[in-house]
Amino acid sequence: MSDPEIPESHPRYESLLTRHRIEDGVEKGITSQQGLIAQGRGEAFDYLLGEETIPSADEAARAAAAELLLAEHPVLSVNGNVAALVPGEIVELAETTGADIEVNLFNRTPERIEAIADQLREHGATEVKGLTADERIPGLDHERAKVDADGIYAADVVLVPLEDGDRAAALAEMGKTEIVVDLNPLSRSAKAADVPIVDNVIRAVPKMTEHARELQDASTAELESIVEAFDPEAALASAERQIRDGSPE
Ligand code: PTJ
Repeated sequence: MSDPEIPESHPRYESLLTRHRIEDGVEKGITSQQGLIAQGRGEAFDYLLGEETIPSADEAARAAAAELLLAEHPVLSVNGNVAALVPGEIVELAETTGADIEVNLFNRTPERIEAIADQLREHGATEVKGLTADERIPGLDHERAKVDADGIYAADVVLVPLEDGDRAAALAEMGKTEIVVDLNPLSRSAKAADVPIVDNVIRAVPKMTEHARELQDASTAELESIVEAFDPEAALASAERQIRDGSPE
């Protein structure tokens, strides 16, 4: 990844770096042009959240780590924005939690699928699912329905960052536990999630890995109690208060 020379002291360093990565993703055929629009929407929410992980998002990342560690078959779904922003961080999270990685796209083309799989392999992924696409998520009539039978289709816990509401609802309908990363606490996908993480994917993915490492030796009972104590509605309400009032309380 060729990051430009942005001084770390710049007040909007992270935001500028993120923009550059998305731009680079579009140039490499990884990110769709719509991904630029999605990035702009995300940036607006991130600005209002203070461009930092608020306490309820950190709690959500911990609950997400517990869910991934408890899962029989966890899968991390990757789209064009995620592949451009956090390819290495996704591989690390997969390795830490024993999850599979699957490419799943809204604007699906064979060229983009290949480019994203290559990007993930370049960042250390040994296996990338989503290329076979031999199953369909029921009730969805767009390209995001296409999944691997031994991947998302068979998963019990799925991480879906920057999702559209349709698939989030369809996956919930299939009885899967869903972890959503979305900067908009009012989005349909955040509302459909068992664990909504209202944070930038750039911060949320490494946070989940950090928590998963800490919880690596925790007992099943301890992991279950973390999941049970997490309240998705309270987390969304806290993020909304932060955006509206500048304080999570
Ligand atoms: O790569 P593809 O073809 O699968 O397409 C992916 C996009 C993201 C283009 C597609 O899923 C899409 O159009 O998404 P939406 O409907 O624009 O939703 C994106 C959501 O993610 C919005 O609610 C944004 O606020 C949020 N978002 C954008 N950037 C980030 C983000 N959330 C977390 N971290 C970000 N960096």
